[in-house]
Amino acid sequence: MAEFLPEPFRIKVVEPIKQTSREERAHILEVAGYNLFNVPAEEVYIDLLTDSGTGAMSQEQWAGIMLGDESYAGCRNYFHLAETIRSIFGFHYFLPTHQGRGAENILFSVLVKPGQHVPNNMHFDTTMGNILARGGRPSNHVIVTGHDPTAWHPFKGNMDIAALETFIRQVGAENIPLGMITITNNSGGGQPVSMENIRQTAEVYHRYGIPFFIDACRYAENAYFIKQREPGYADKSLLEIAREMFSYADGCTMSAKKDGLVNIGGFLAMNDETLYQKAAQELTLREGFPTYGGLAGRDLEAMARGLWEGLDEAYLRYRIAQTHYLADQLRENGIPIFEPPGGHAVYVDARRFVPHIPAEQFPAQSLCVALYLEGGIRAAEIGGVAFAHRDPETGEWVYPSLELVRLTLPRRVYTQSHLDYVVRILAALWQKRDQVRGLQIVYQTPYLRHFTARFALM
Ligand code: P71
Repeated sequence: MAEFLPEPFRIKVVEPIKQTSREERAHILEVAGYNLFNVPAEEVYIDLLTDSGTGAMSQEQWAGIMLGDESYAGCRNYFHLAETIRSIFGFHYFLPTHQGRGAENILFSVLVKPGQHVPNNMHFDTTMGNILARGGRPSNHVIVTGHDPTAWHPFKGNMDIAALETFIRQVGAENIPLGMITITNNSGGGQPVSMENIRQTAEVYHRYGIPFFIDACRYAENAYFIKQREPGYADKSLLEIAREMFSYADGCTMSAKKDGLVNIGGFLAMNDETLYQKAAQELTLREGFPTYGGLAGRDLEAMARGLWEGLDEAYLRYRIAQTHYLADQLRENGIPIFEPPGGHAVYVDARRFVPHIPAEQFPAQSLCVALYLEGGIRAAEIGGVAFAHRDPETGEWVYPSLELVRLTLPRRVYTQSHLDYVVRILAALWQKRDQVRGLQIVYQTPYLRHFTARFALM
């Protein structure tokens, strides 16, 4: 049993949430085309769709909002953010963006040409989508263990270094405009990457002259896992660990909606001046002037303050303990989860939960629908709906190795009894799992189809 760690905060502002009846939810699902992105948030009791932008800001962040300087150029909040990013991430240059995918779009638009490859441990949906949309080819090289929901490994998000090098030789380094690593690995159970693996990944990319960018959304949770699990880091501060991680890279994309503890915001950072100039040009065209990048001054201030809070050890200890509490309770009820639990989420293994539903009928999506119907809980599908793609050569559908239902924990939002409710509903569903029905797609788009697809029950 995990150590008991109560919240290092108390609640000052309350947001009511409402419970609906099963009949209401059945109707809501039908209208939504069995896609939970189409369900109004007010019809959701516990919303575990994402930890992105859904956290509760602190009193310091809200106070900072009042210090927003809304000047078009050179607002003071930009300088506060610049100082924060320099201090934690260490890169020479940065550009604020409205969120992570804004940074990805700018970076890939400058670097990726059609037919080129971008390797990663595992791309998340928006990086995969943004690369594909530029005619590029995203590829995944996580260690084999990272595909196995039952195997225990302290750093299951690690890059398979040998496989990465083989891949680079196969396609040719000249066809790889940049290489990435995602910390933590959101598409593969929210698993961390070790410091040693980040260093080795950097070494391989750099040996072939490939710029190395970190997808840094959950870098603070990753740093916490390094402190807990990697020999030699127990006595280092999280700030020191973060600085070391980024010291191996040439830049990063960041969605500050995760470990930056804001409701909106992100940035692109890099060391290369020429790349910065090109990216700044693109940013000015698409997002905004480089000292605000599509955000308000107050948003920049909330981000500067949130980045520091996201790295606070007491907060991270509570955060990871909460995720592990949920995992422990689910495990005790016999529910198959991706082991070990990640930082921001517990991922239920849909393949083992609903083995009667084949990949083409989307086991994880089917389970998400059943979970909402059963208890008004909204979870995220991390499986065939979000990640199946057509092979560019054969045109065949390629399904991902994992079919997961992500119970994503917003930061500082839900209490332990909310989580107990989630466990009770999942346990009830587990008892009647053979009644869960598969789905077929009736409408979809070429990229990021999970946001807009519509389904029918089989
Ligand atoms: C998450 C999200 C956001 C999301 C995605 C799909 C459905 C619902 C919500 C966003 C990420 C991410 C990683 C590793 C880049 C982005 C894009 N994640 N890299 O997990 O996890 O950031 O949303 O700020 O544009 O729910 P952005």
